[in-house]
Amino acid sequence: PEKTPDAPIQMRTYDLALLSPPERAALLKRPTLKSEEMIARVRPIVDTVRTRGDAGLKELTKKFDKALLEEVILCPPFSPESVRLPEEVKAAIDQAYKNVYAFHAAQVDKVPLEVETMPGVVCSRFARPIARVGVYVPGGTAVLPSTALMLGIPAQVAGCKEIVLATPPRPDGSIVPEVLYVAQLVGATCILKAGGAQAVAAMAYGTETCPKVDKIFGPGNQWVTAAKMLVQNDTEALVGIDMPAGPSEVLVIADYTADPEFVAADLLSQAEHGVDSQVVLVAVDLSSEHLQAIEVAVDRQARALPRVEITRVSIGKSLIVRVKTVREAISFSNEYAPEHLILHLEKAEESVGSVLNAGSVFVGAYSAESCGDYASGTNHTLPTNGFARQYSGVNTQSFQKHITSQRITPQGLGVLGPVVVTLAEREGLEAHANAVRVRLAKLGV
Ligand code: HSO
Ligand code: ZN
Repeated sequence: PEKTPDAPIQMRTYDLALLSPPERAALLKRPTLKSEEMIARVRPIVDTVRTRGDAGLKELTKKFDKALLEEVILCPPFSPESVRLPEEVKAAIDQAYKNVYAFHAAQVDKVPLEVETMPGVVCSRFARPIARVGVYVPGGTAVLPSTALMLGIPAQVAGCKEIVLATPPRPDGSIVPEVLYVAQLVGATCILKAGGAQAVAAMAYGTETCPKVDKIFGPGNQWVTAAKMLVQNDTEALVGIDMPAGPSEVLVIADYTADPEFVAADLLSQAEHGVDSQVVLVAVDLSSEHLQAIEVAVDRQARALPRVEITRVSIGKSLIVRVKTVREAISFSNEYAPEHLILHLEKAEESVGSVLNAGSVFVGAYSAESCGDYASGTNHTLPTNGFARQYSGVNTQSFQKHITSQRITPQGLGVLGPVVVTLAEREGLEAHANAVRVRLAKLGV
């Protein structure tokens, strides 16, 4: 279709029952991430920072962000004018902070897990914070203080000692006040004024002024993602990452009760993120009139958006999939494994039980995804690209690791020891067997 401004802003429609298995499989596919290629492209950038530290970082920031920096690190306390914001913006950030904090604080293990597997054999597990973490807050086409909240709060709740918040500076070298305000709330140790692969490299290896971290979190463009993948595989960097991120996604399931304006608004709220946003509507036995009302609403609402040109592209690549039943819809969604799943269904709550793969679920007409994106309490850093099959979204545990321990009494060794000796002998590992035998001998067993 021609890309004139007057062309309808329209999704492509498929009837699931009429598709062959390969056609169905094609609908489930995301644009391929050319990870090998991207990793090769970010390697020189990462190497520049790894070998030349701050000087390399400053050069790259001048090149990519057009900012001439004296210092790449900014430490609190920040000057009052650098965090100056309208009162209502501060109040909104404060409320979001409170809600997200409450939900993430509730995720902390209250007591260590403890199980007595045999009499006198006590196994336990307890959490400890990851000491130094780096959180990446993208710049680019939108400023995202909400991402600073979503990554900073679980780090704070988990008790991470050092929180480095990386974000690209503006050309004048400053950081937007919204992000600085959030950095203050979450207790960030310092701000790294850098973006892209260079920011990831600085946090992975450390520079003269940027602390090295143990794990890097946060969404970002292909460069950021490729750099995270690269440093994760470098045993010298010894750094973890949250998850491989891809373009943002939503899958909306709508039945006859769905309000066309709500559905259209939800689709567009995701579509405006970027030209590569993935937007899917699964229509459950909708009449042609109902579906058309949704399409008309998408077109009309999109035209009124400041980011209409972005949505024109992303909506143009988006799908409507027609199915007969809620069951088929959920099963398609489970296969797609969307980052966000919105249920515009008469019995939305009943369907949640059948959801197997999704980053976060929005249940019923009034649960807009935007609420989860900003302020309800759940995290918005979620698995994309079908990774909801095996990854959870960022949560408090993402900033911790668990240590296990055991306490075995002489009586416990009496019952467990012979089991261990038998297994060690079976593996031909006599020293292992002996470590138990010497003790059993002392006990006279
Ligand atoms: N929907 C995005 C998060 C976000 N939305 C930030 C607005 N700001 C995550 O997929
Ligand atoms: Zn969003």
